[in-house]
Amino acid sequence: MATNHSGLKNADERRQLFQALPGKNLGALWEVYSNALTPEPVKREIPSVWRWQELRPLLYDAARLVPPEEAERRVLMLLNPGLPGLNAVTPTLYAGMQIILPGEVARSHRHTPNAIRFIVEGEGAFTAVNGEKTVMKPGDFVTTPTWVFHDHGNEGSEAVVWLDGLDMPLTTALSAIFYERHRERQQPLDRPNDASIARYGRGFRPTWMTPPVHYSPVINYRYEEARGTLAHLAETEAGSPFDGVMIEYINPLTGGPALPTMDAHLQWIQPGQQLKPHRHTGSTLYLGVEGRGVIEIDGQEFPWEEHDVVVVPSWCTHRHQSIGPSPAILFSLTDSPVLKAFSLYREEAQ
Ligand code: 1HN
Repeated sequence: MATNHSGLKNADERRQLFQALPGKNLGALWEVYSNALTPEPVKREIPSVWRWQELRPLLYDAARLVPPEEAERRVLMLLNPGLPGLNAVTPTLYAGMQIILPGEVARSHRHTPNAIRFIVEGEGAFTAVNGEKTVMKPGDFVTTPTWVFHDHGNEGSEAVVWLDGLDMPLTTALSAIFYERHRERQQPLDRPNDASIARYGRGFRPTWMTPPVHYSPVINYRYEEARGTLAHLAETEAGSPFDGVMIEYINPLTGGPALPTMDAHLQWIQPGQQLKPHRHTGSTLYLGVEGRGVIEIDGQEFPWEEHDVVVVPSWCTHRHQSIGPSPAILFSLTDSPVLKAFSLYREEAQ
C-alpha cells in the first residue's frame, strides 16, 4: 500500500481539510478545546456599579420625555459592558430601573421570563398579578412569576421607581421566550388586595387550595417585615461569616427560593463590620437599601450607597464591608437556583 504520511503531501491535505470545514458548518474541536474547557469559569461580564446619583436624573428625564403610550414599560436597562449586544446585566439576569408617574398605567401582559421588583422610591403605585392588586412601598419585594398576567399603575401623587430583575437572558438562551398582551389594558381584579399575603404569607395554608408550587404564591414581601426580621436577628446573631445576617425570600409552600430561577435575599452588615471573602458560581445583583458599604470584587473596591446597583459575576471573590455609623442593608438577586438544580453550584471560602 502506498504511504503518504510524510512531508508536504500531508501538510497540503491538512490545509485542504481546514479550508473545507467552515463551508460545511464544521469545526475542529482540537483547535478550540482549551479555550472551551478552562480550568475555571472565564467571565465575559465585568464587575460593575450603577450609581443612583447618576441614574436618577436620567430616569426622571425619561419620565418627562417619553409618554407611557410609547413605552410598554419605561425602564432604563442596566447593561453590562462586558456583554455587548445583550440586554443583560449578567449572562443570565436582566436588570432595569422602572419609573411610573401619577395616573400612568403600564399595560397588562405576560411573558415566560420570571420577574421581580424591589421598590426604590415613592409610594402609591401598585402591581396587579393574577387578579390580585398590591400597593407597593419602598423596600417591598414583588414577584411576577413566569406566564402570569401583570400590570402596574400609579394611583398616588408622586413618581414611583423600582428595580426590575428578570431571568430573560437565560430564557432567551434557552429559546423559550413567549409574550402575550392581555386583551384589556388592566386585568380584571377578582381577588381581594394582598390576598396572597393573607393566604400564604403568614405561616398558614388554606387546605382546599392547590396553587402551583414551582413559584411562590406570595406576590409582595413587605419591607417592614423583612427589615424587622433582620433587625431582630441582628440583635443576637452574627450570621454568616461571608454575608452577615441574611434572610432569603422563600416560597412558603416549599421553603425554596421565591422563583424557580432566581433567589432573593436581604442582608444586614453591622456598623464597622468587614465580612470574610468568598466566591461561588452564579451571578449576583446587589441593590443598596440602607446605609453605605463597599463590595471588594477580585481586589477592586466598589463603594455603594442607597439605591446603587453592583454586579458580582460568577466565581469572583467578593467581600462585604459596611461604612459609617449605621448598618448596611443590601438586597440581592441571584441565579443560584439554576446552578443548584443542575449540580453546578460551587462555593469556596477565600
Ligand atoms: C416587564 O414586563 C416589566 O412588567 C419590566 O414591569 C421590565 C423587561 C423586559 C421584559 C419585560 C414589567 C421588563 C419586562
